[in-house]
Amino acid sequence: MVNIVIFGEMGAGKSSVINLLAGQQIARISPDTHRCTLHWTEYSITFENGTRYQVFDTVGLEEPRLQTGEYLSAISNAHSLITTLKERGGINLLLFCVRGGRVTATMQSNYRLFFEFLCEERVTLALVVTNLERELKMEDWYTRNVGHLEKYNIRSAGHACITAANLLDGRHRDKYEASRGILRGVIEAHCNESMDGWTGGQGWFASSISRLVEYVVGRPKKTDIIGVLTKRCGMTREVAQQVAQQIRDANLPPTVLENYGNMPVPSDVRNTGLPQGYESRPSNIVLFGESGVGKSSLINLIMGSDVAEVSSDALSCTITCDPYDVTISGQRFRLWDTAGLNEGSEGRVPAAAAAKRLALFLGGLHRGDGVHLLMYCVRGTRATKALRTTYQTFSSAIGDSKVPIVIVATCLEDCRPTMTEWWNQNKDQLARYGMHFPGHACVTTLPGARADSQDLRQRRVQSYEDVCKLILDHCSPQQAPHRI
Ligand SMILES: Nc1nc2c(ncn2[C@@H]2O[C@H](COP(=O)(O)OP(=O)(O)OP(=O)(O)O)[C@@H](O)[C@H]2O)c(=O)[nH]1
Ligand SMILES: [Mg+2]
Repeated sequence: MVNIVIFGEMGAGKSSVINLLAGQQIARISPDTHRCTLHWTEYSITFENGTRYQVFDTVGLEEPRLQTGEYLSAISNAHSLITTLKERGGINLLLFCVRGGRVTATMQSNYRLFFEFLCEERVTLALVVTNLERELKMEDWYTRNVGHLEKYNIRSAGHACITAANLLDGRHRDKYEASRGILRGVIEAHCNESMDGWTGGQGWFASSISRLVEYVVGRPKKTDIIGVLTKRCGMTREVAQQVAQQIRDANLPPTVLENYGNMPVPSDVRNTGLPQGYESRPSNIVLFGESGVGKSSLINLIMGSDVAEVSSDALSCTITCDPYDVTISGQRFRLWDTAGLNEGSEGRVPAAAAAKRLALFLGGLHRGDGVHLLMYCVRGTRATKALRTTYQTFSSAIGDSKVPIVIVATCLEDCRPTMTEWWNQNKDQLARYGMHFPGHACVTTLPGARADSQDLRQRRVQSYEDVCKLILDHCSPQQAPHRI
């Protein structure tokens, strides 16, 4: 029996990768009763060569740093996964699943937590890069980005560049079919039934959790930790006490900005404000969101041409706050494209720097014309806590000002039956996380080339109309700008 553990952040496509690997939508073996950090679901898949693989799908971290409660559940879940697998031969291969886009701070944390800390870098790891159907050759993404990944110290024994999106109208089906072979090839090359799996070895648990201390935000109560470690993880009281002491000694700042990462702010971004000499009176609309969610693509959709630079690579693309003037139904607006939040530490605008830069920029707008509307851009996947982190970073930057924040979900070209379904499915979850929006738009910004389907072209037109309506509904010319 070969055991494969798949990990990565939510939205990276882990479940789609499993279905692709199996060649069908496969049933879960253990029901996913409670969702928490590193909880897992088991699947059994047999390849043509007769080898049977047990695939364990884990739920990754949603935020770059763990809060106390999540930290404790990460420990107890990882402990039970690794001890469960110990009795069944150990872990043979790790598949680290990432979207072919920016390296985010969350992606970086998942890699460090699971591979470096929990598995002590002793298990073979293969990288699976998903969402590459729009590359001419899927492998090109890796060729362009391998240098960036190395800068992040993301090392892998092998990699598969694929698409796991089983697109409904048959676009890119050839790439989807090729992806199964690529993925199976990488798995076969790196593990087989005769190999011994990694079982953690002596002292693994105590040593790995002490290294995990780095991830805790704030200081949990000593009694909570000892209870969890002894009851749920089966540690002796003595070891649990030592670990609790280490956690208490760790001196970690809990502020929201630092919650974004500990990266120093590069000197060149400290003084970013409004561009000099920029005077006018259109209503200011600021787009913000994680790096790579499609803010610049949305600007291009609204402007009707490719004025803002976009990219699918690992490094963030927009690094300054750039204005784009547009007239919609006779009203003038100035759209501000901003650097994405939550980029990893080795990126162009690491998370903490981006958050600071945004706060400075908003301060500049406040002294200038004021802000009329904020547009939170998110990728249209399931609403997660990661959305809340970005939202909170931003809310804390605008303080208690009354600027309306509307939400725009992108990448919904395959959302069925209509793009608005994303809002229907996610609005309750967003509200539970404390995010309330007076307006929303569900869009795709894909260019809709001639070869694309009629449906995609219609969706693009719909997207343009919906986002313009959102702007007009929430940004009237009579309304005075808000002060931050
Ligand atoms: N499939 C799909 N891809 C999209 C969509 N919107 C953007 N993309 C792709 O996502 C990638 C990132 O888009 P950008 O517009 O550069 O993202 P950004 O938010 O401006 O990124 P930063 O400038 O780094 O903060 C590009 O490859 C886009 O083509 C969409 O609606 N659907
Ligand atoms: Mg951009």
